[in-house]
Amino acid sequence: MKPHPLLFLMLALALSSCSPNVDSSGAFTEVTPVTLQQALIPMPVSLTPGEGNPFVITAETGIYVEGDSEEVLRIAGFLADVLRPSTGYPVPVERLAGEAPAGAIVLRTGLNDATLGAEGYQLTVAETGVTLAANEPAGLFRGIQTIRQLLPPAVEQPTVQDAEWAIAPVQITDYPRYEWRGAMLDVARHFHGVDRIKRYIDLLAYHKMNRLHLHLSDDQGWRIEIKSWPKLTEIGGATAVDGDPGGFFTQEEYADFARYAAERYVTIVPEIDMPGHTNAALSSYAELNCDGVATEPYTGIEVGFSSLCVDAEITYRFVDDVVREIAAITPGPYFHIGGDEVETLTQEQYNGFVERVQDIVQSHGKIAVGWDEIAHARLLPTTLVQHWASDSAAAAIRQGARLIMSPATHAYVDMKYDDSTPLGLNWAGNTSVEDGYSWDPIDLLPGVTDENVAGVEAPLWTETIKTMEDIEFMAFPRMAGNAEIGWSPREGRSWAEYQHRLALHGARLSALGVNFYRAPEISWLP
Ligand code: TNX
Repeated sequence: MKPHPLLFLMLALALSSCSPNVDSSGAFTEVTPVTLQQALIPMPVSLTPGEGNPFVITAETGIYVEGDSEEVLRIAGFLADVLRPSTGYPVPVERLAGEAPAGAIVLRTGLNDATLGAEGYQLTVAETGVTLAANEPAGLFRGIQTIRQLLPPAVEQPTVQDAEWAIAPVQITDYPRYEWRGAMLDVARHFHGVDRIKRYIDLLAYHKMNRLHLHLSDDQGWRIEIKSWPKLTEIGGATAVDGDPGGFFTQEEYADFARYAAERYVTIVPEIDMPGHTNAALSSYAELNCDGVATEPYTGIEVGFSSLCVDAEITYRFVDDVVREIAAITPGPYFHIGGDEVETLTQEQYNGFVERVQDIVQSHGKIAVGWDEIAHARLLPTTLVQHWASDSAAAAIRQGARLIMSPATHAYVDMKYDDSTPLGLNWAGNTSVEDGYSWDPIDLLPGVTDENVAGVEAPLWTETIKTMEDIEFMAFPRMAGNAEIGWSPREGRSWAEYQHRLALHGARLSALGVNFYRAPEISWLP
């Protein structure tokens, strides 16, 4: 019998790189030659190669859904939509009546396995078929990303490819380490519209990430329509850094991409940064200023100079209107109140503002999130604190608040990779792909354990970022590292091993058309 072509691919990869084995406890410690399967990002909790011939997608392959859930049918359709363009096969999606035919891909929910949680899944690949099972639909959606990565990278191409669509036999059990695996996009410094938001959501979902935090307002721009305060977008929405064009989302556009995100099990987290970073609002409405005079629009990149008038009652009517309107179009449970870098208020004024705004957020049914600095105020037990640079994490933990870890020195994808990077800033230092991967949420701050950590988030501030190509260049490949830190077990993660998986992952990013940074220290595979 002729050796299967997949063997050649596996051999080629074995010669080019190394990766660890996964032992029964799920730890991947022992270094052996990499296979295509072990190049998954994020690395699954446990992966056991099976025996026998691979499963091959052919013109006959269909996706079958057990049970009568519309949601699972839609998820099956998502997989079919990935497979059809590149394979050129019809890939029908059907409800399963009786036994699955040989060579089928079967999706099933209702596993009832507590370790898997809402997002975990079990995947079994054999020559005779593929079974993906989960407790919840969200787990199936995460598992589908694994199926995509088990196939040749060309599966992501938008046109028909000449490839053998084979997956070697394998058994995977997988679930996330943290519930919050996020990215933040600053649409205030430069505006990035609906198409870019959707593309970013697609790329996050591909890496099993589940939060997109949008920084919707700052000194240079206000980006979300507020019907009760229309000048916010009329005046505040017109500007951007460097005098570049402004822009804003209508509420209908926001609701549209929030729905798109939800279909991919990504939660939109809206941020209105306050009391500082508010010049766009202060220039739109004179009455938000303590002296009653509207400020000039601002297009520079300094921080810390602006603040809402925290001693004026109208400020709280304003905040209440803004939070109410945004909360009403936000399906997720969170509202981010910013709170960073205020240099013009006393601590007492700042704390009083944060405490009142936190209550307003709660009154509109949302959980408050804020940057580090809010930990100096009295926090509600549900409030989340996003760590970025200061040492207020201790104050947050003392109050029982959980942390979202976005250490600027590791997780900020707006930092330059090295001195030659044309885009980005470097106030937190250059952040190589290795720096972006080689950290762990519980190693950075004293006294922090997994109990204190909701998860990980990678912010992209856009002072220098103007296009989708720019976004992709700064976010990738570092975002893949953040995705793995948020999802994969801490045990056994190492740069020495990860860089080999990343080398292959580059071929997937290329097939997805991502303008990623080809870090010279990685031996990228074509
Ligand atoms: C600090 S991080 C900021 C942002 C800037 C960013 C640039 C944080 C909470 N505030 O206003 O855009 O640095 O890297």
